[in-house]
Amino acid sequence: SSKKSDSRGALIVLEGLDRCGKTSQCSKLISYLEGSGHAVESWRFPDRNTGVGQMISSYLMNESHLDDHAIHLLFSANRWEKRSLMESKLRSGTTLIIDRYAFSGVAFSSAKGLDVEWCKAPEAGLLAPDLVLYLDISPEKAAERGGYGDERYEKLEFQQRVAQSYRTLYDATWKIVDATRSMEDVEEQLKQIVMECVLKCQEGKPFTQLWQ
Ligand code: FDM
Repeated sequence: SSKKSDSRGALIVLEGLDRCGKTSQCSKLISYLEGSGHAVESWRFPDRNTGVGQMISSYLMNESHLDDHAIHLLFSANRWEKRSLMESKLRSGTTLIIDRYAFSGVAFSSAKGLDVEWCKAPEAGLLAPDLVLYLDISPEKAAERGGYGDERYEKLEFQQRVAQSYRTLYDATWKIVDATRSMEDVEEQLKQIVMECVLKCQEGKPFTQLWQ
């Protein structure tokens, strides 16, 4: 049927502050979806494996210095270089669970004082996620969880500004999940929301694009 040919994978994004538990929850979702017979891949941004990704990685490790605008555009370019692969994966029926996306791009750069609209502009035209899951935790509580690493943004004062920026990006389509609950509780909640989205995309939900 025509319905079947529009069937596709879901683009699902997890966002949140450092140490909110995103990365662990991404891998739990992957096992869950694989276990229920769905084609699924785990992605993350920045993707440090590309040429652009290596520049980003050395910046994050404080091995290089870049103007705030320049690094913002590199993060965005890193998504653009994956855009066509992303679309073909989704069209072929593979669901993508992505650890950070354009929302991190805007939240982190605008936390440095860059204009929000300027930050959004290079992201316009990327595929819009079918679902954004925000793992909500205060920067103070996140900091208590075993401390931050040594990377550039892993400092409480900066994370507080990022939390503020994320708040200005929320819209009604985001699912805000209380990330201070137990790992198991969070996992259960995410599974339900994610499965609903995967099934909707399987029925042939049209693609939309970010910020246009
Ligand atoms: N980050 C991530 C950005 O500043 N902009 C972006 O577009 C993205 C995707 O990079 F501090 C920041 C967020 C985080 C850092 O992320 C590296 P991981 O999740 O720790 O690899």
